[in-house]
Amino acid sequence: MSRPLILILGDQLTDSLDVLTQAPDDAVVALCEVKTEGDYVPHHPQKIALILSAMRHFADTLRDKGYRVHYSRLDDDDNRQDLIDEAERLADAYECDEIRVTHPGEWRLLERIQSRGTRWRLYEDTRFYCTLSDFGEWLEGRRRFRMEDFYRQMRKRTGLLMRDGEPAGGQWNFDKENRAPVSGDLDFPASPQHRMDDTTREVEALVSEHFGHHFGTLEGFNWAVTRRQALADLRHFIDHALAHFGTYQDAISDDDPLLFHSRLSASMNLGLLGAREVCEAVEKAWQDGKAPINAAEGFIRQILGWREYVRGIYWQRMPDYKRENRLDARRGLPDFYWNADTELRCLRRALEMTRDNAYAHHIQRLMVTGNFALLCGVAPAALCDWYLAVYADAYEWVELPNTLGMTLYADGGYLGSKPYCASGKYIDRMSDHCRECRYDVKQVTGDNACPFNSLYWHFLETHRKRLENNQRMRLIYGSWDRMADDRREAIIAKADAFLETITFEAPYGKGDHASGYQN
Ligand code: FAD
Ligand code: DLZ
Ligand code: SF4
Repeated sequence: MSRPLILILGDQLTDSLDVLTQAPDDAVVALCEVKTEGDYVPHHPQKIALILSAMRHFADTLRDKGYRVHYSRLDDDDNRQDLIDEAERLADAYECDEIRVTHPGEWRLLERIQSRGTRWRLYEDTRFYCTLSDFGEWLEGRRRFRMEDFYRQMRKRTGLLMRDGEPAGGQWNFDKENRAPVSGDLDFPASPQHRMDDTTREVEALVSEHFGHHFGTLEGFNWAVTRRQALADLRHFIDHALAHFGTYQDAISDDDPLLFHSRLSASMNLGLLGAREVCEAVEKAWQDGKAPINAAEGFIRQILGWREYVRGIYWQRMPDYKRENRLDARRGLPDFYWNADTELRCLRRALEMTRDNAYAHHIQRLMVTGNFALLCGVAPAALCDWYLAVYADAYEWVELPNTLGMTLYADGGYLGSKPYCASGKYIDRMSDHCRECRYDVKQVTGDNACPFNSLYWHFLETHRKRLENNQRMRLIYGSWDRMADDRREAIIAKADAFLETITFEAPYGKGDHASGYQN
């Protein structure tokens, strides 16, 4: 049999994968930069630069380890500019009968690979704690399934933060201690500055040329592009941020994008860091007394719980999941999501930070940009394409359940038991944005009323039929019903008038969208 071609995708940059550890000596390992992966949605220039620079560095690492590597550059004349076509071209050129690849992170690629027939052989992605078949078994036959149940089972299975079969600290969950807002006297640690080398500089020039028109700046690029840099980020997080991670996990700051968050998702999703080593380092920090249990548990829950859970849901439910739109939301994206030109301070800052850093932390994604889109009735396809494009850590297996399920409640409660809708009161409690804002967060209908307030009630009224019987929504519908009729009418009119002032992109109707939606 001829030698195999091993295709390593841009987010599979680790030599621990079976496809590499089981490679025969004469295998050709291919990494391919292609135009179509850069613009099937308009990825943030920092995201593309991060991936291409990390791919180039990883190719060097593999060469140093003795692998025979073919690297297709974006500006090579014979590059087919499509991952699957380029891999097949290389397989022909190197006379390889078989193309081996690790299970990709997006359905659209898996579908294409499977459509190419027996020449392609898929390997399991072993970077996760839970295999897809184990997740399927866990899900099977359950009428009620929640992340919390999955997470507890994973704690028991891995032994992470467990003591004699019981959760460390005597509780599974420290969420109640993890809701402090920002306060004036807090100092947030500065991120480590990574040295910009020639490889990254070269890639930046390439990205400017081909993708410079996409939303987002390249200036200030400071992502880890090698394993060594990613390990430095992990060490920095453990030493300087972890201890406060839990307490301020939900806080939002007007001037600091990161607070005590780790910014490790991009490295983990790329393969530069393993989920296991990250969780084990955090557990060890707790054991060594460097971090309290609410911080260590709060952090491990995100990775061992949420990250694994959303991946399981994605692969169980695709491709139908992507077509879900249970709230029948039809609007396009507000146009200011592409330029941050809005007077709503919280939105403006989240969008500016996204533009400048290809990063926003979880609560900004969920409760600011996500909440606003939910309240306005933005179609899942429009919002999902945006999230997939603008964040350095975005791949569909993790982005889609978070956006369509958790944020837009478009799966009807499959991922979350109620919508994460909120008025300005929540943003005011958790952030210091409102005092910088031209709107008044205390007003609902006055001239300067915070738009989140009327939109919130408008959303609840619009979806009353679907939501009012949800046990967790009863109280809030009770408050709405106790308001006088003319008050309720004024609130709905205020929301409608505000919606008239927003320019939404063309509504999503029937037909395919860039990343393969049919809505
Ligand atoms: P930290 O706050 O330091 O958290 C630690 C780690 O936990 C993260 O690095 C991440 O790996 C994991 N994590 C935390 N929350 C989640 C979650 N809800 N789902 C999965 N993993 C989680 N995360 C992505 O990695 N890629 C995405 O494309 C993505 N899209 C999102 C879209 C929306 C609308 C929302 C609400 C969340 C999304 N998330 C996504 C989850 C989360 O916001 C990011 O993982 C997190 O903000 C990354 O920053 P961090 O590394 O500083 O995280
Ligand atoms: C996101 C991305 C980009 C921008 N460019 C490339 C590329 O040139 N070559 C490549 O192999 N991968 C790239 N990727 C990552 C892929 O899109 C990713 O592997 C799939 O989306 C599956 O998660
Ligand atoms: Fe956002 Fe409203 Fe606060 Fe302004 S007042 S920052 S719009 S929540």
